[in-house]
Amino acid sequence: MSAVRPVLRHDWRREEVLELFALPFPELLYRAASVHREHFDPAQVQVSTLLSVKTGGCPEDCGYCPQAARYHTGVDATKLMSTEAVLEKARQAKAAGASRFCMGAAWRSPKDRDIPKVASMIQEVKARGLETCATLGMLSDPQAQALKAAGLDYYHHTLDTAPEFYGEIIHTREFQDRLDTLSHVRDAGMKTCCGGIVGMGESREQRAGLLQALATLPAHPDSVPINRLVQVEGTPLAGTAELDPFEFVRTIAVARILMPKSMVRLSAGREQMSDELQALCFAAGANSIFYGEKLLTTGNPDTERDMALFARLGLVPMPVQVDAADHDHGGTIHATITSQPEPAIA
Ligand code: SAM
Ligand code: DTB
Ligand code: SF4
Repeated sequence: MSAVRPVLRHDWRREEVLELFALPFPELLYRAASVHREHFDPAQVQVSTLLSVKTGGCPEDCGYCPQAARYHTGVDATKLMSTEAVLEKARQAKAAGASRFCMGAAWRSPKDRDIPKVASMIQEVKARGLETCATLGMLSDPQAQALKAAGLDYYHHTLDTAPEFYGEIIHTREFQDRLDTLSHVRDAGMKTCCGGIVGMGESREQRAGLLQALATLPAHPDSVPINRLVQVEGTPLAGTAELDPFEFVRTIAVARILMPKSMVRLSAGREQMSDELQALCFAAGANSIFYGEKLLTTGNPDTERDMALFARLGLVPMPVQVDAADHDHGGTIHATITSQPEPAIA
């Protein structure tokens, strides 16, 4: 333990999280912005690009998701993309300024025969100087180890929502299943990208429950994507009452305070947000976005809009952090900047 570098807390209580949510808005933002500056340059925003490498046809019933086979959302199921096609998208993402490339598949969990194909994508993308991330559903221990061996930097797996609200949203798996996969990912030595979705009709108490669950994991996730539900016609959650935008900003600010060294990603839902709302999120400690005109199947702000917003706010893309490994793994931060993204945003 060091006086200048307090140990991260993993014992946040629900009441404490709720007390943060209830602070006067300017006070909450002040505290979050102060924590943000202890560990990051607030002008830098990490930029990831997403690609759906296998779309639709998913057997799960996540109430928010346009890719569940059982909902009629107009998303056509596709096969796993070829490595060549993925590499072309990765090249474009890098040229546009992304530092991390996240490959998503609409699977409950990958089949063992899928792993070598995904492993080859990971190897090739990494060889082109991008950080790699994948989100493929639940993983067994050996699958997590195989992905790590292929060079996967991050595994993305959200907690979705608070444990006590989970059964309202998803019936084909349990909250514990998510924890188990995250445990396999950590054991394999990969970094975790793990957040959740808000605006699904949950209460503030349940939003606090999601953040509490994230902040009391054995290691804080390295990246914490906070998604605002993108309502897709045909999914059970279409038509849910919109979350108050200030409550969304509060959620970002509380995430920043609870997990000071994590990248807090302003994730899905940006296309529907004003520039002013996004600016408030950055002021509240968000320091990562998905960049590129598409998320997985839904829209994202086009790159020109993001470039203009970054320029107006004086934000710059965060350089690739090839060795920023252990922010919550008992060591010190030693981010080694070895390459700058090609100029795009700024
Ligand atoms: N099938 C894998 C899984 O669920 O873990 C990986 C792909 S899944 C589409 C990736 C993430 O997208 C989900 O965990 C969820 O957080 C997010 N997501 C899906 N639909 C969304 C929506 N309509 N609004 C916001 N986030 C959404
Ligand atoms: C995350 O937390 N959100 C992203 C990414 N990680 C995989 C996905 C958002 C998907 C939004 C709905 C869609 O585009 O299909
Ligand atoms: Fe399938 Fe993932 Fe969508 Fe759930 S979120 S339906 S697991 S693709």
